Amino acid sequence: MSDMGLTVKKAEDFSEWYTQVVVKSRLADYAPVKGCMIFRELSYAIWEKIQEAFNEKIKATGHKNVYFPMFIPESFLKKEAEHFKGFVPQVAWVTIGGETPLEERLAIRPTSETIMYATYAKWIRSWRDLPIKLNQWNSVVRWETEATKLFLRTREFLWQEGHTAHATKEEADQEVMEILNIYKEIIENYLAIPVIAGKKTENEKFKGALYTTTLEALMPDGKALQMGTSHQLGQNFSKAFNIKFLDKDEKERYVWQTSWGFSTRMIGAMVMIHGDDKGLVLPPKVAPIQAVIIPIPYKDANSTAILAKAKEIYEKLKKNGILAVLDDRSEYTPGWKFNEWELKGVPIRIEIGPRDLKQKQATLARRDTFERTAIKEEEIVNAVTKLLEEIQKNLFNKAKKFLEENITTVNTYEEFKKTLKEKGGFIRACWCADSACEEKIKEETGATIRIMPFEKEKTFAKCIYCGKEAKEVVYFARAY
Ligand code: 87F
Repeated sequence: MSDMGLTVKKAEDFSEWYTQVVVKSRLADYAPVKGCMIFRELSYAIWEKIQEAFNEKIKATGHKNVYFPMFIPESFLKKEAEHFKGFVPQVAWVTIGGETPLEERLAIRPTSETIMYATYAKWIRSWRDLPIKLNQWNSVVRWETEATKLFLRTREFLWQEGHTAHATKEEADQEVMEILNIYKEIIENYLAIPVIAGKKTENEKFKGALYTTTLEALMPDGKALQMGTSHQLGQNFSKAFNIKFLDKDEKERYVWQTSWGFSTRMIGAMVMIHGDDKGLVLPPKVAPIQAVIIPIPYKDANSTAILAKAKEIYEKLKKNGILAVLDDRSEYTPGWKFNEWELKGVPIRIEIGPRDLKQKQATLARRDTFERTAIKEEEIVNAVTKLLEEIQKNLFNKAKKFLEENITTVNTYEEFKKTLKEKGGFIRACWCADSACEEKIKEETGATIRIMPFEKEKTFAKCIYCGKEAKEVVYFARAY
């Protein structure tokens, strides 16, 4: 066996399986710099698909893309010291330029609130300047000290961060939800990952925010992963950065702000959720290659005719907007190619052998179920189009079923601990809304409250920790 195939099964050693899938499929690789990764062609193409979909949706709702510098003067970070407190150990600094020590250290952005809002203060004068709705695609740096995990924990990663300013709280509230809904659409309809949505608790929210909303997905090992977050910043930053506007009534007011982001972590989630023992399984809507055509020549006989037919089908698919590739490499056997494209997660394989040629058909093999069907030549474009949709749906439904089966409602702390240990997943439980209980639970079990549902659910028991009256039904989990 070459170094191509996976040597562990997903169900046996999940963590090792994950790393092997990512590296062997050539999605990504470790970089020669500690804690950093290389986004290879395949993962970058997936990221571009996500970018395309997201750009279209935010532009349709009046947002524009910009680019701010990656260096942030230390004094900017100090203006909003409160929200930054816990994060200081993760900030990387530039202290010298060439051979000249800098007068003021420069942070390499861990997030861009401060540099953008220092500029917003300059740009905003009157209500006519509002709203400002900007987004940027960039990388950020956070000096992680825990073990590197490709896509999930690296010192530099790619993301988008959106930053808006509004005249009223209501407008900012709406913005927060508009973006969260766009996130949900991308994550569920493109990445085929079902999520639960809600608010973060005071403990778990971004400290610079009035409130934080989030989308959380469930990984096969029972741990939750945050897929995107959208914050109502209130006037916290506008007061720190002095972002004021003259309102229609001639009164000066501080703007209301939001910030929101998702990162390349979501590619890691997609690998974990849909991948199998053969490798990656890509949802058709983010797959850079949706169908691969493999001619199967048989002892020279017909091989020219088969290749010609394969080409013809390839052209037809391409003309109809399907991302197809013709694998006519003669240095590899069909079997070898099957393995390679399965490892790379291509949704549909189209085989054309002597029998197919004779019967004027092709054989479609789907990556998600391995099912094979013969399709009449004139039906191929239709069949592939339909099958891509079906695979997209099937991946989502499978993940949705897993999510639903792994939300467990518990009444007591004993049940809570047992479920966490034996099953994992989201644990639905009643809570008194006191941070002290939340912290104790985290200390004792490692589980945190992932979301408080937007629509308050009816309590059905006392607080699982203190036994007092419960105020909220919340969803706990251990998280990445
Ligand atoms: C790490 C070091 C320094 C997260 C950090 O969620 C600062 C920070 O401010 C930091 N890690 N955060 C919070 C980021 C808030 C917000 N920014 C825009 C987002 C989404 C995108």
